[in-house]
Amino acid sequence: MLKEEILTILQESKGSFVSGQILCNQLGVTRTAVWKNILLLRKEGYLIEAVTKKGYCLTDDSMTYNAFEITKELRKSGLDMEVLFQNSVDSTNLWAFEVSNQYDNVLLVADEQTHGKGRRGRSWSSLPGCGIWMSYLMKPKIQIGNASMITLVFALAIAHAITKVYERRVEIKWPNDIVYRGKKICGILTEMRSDTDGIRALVCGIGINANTTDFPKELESVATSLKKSFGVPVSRVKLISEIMKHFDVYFGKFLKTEDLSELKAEYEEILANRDKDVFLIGEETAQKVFCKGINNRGELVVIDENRREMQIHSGEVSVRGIYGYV
Ligand code: BT5
Repeated sequence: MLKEEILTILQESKGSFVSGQILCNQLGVTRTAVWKNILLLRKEGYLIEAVTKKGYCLTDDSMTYNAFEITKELRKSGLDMEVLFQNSVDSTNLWAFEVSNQYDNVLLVADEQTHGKGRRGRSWSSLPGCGIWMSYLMKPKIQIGNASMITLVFALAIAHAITKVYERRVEIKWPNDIVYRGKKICGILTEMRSDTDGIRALVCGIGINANTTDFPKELESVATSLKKSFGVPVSRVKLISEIMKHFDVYFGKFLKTEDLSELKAEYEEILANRDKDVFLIGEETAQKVFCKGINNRGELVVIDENRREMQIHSGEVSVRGIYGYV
């Protein structure tokens, strides 16, 4: 296909320009055909610069991964949001709490995390140059007890943003994973500081394996990236903007009722655990139950062996089964 041929030539001279004329001569096609295919490649997330008299240049995602570019892309989506960026940080969640006295709303992005955090003291692999490691700090005026639902709101926003950009269906493993064919692409860690006056700071930390090609050995069987899954490199800037755009809409719906009544159906549609047996993992127990879906509070609704319905609140248990390691 012409598109792939153009890509191969640009990849071979990555970082430098290839003239349009050379592409036409080499491939025996018109300038219009080249341009049309460049547009298709851009749509797939390739960053291709076009400069008159110089031609086309495939740039590295890392060259455009910074606060300026992210802010610019967010503005294109109508979001006027403050963005902070660092090449390397311990954890964007820790960083977010450090600056929580200075900001009410801010998106903190890092190219690398040296101590990325998962839930319950677990760690999150966050190598440089390949992932989206970011935290969104906010101070929503909602009941403290409703804050955990925001994790599910973000999960829905991320899943739909991925589907919008790649035209591929991904699923949610309740409550905080985005998975593709049973492997984890993204995890979310929501943390909160509160006092008697309410929420002081809420931090949603999002980790997405975007262009990761090699995972640490222990993660190989459970993790995948967007690039590995779909074969196309990811413009992290574009995907961040798409995620925040979706979140803005879904969060607005959440705020109307402070629950998931307007989002439940959409969430359940891509809930990987739905209508399946899952395992509820306690400290020392693993109980097999049947998953019906979620309720308006984002709790997992399951049926146990005695046909009793139970509502599982996030944080109480881990739901496994889907990665096949139980
Ligand atoms: C999560 O925890 O999935 C939440 C991950 C949140 C990471 C973001 S990155 C930005 C922000 N700043 C932070 O410091 N954290 C947040 P949990 O459900 O506990 O999953 C953790 C488990 O996932 C680990 O024990 C590993 O088995 C696996 N894991 C670790 N790194 C991974 C990766 N890059 N991709 C897929 N799986 C991973």
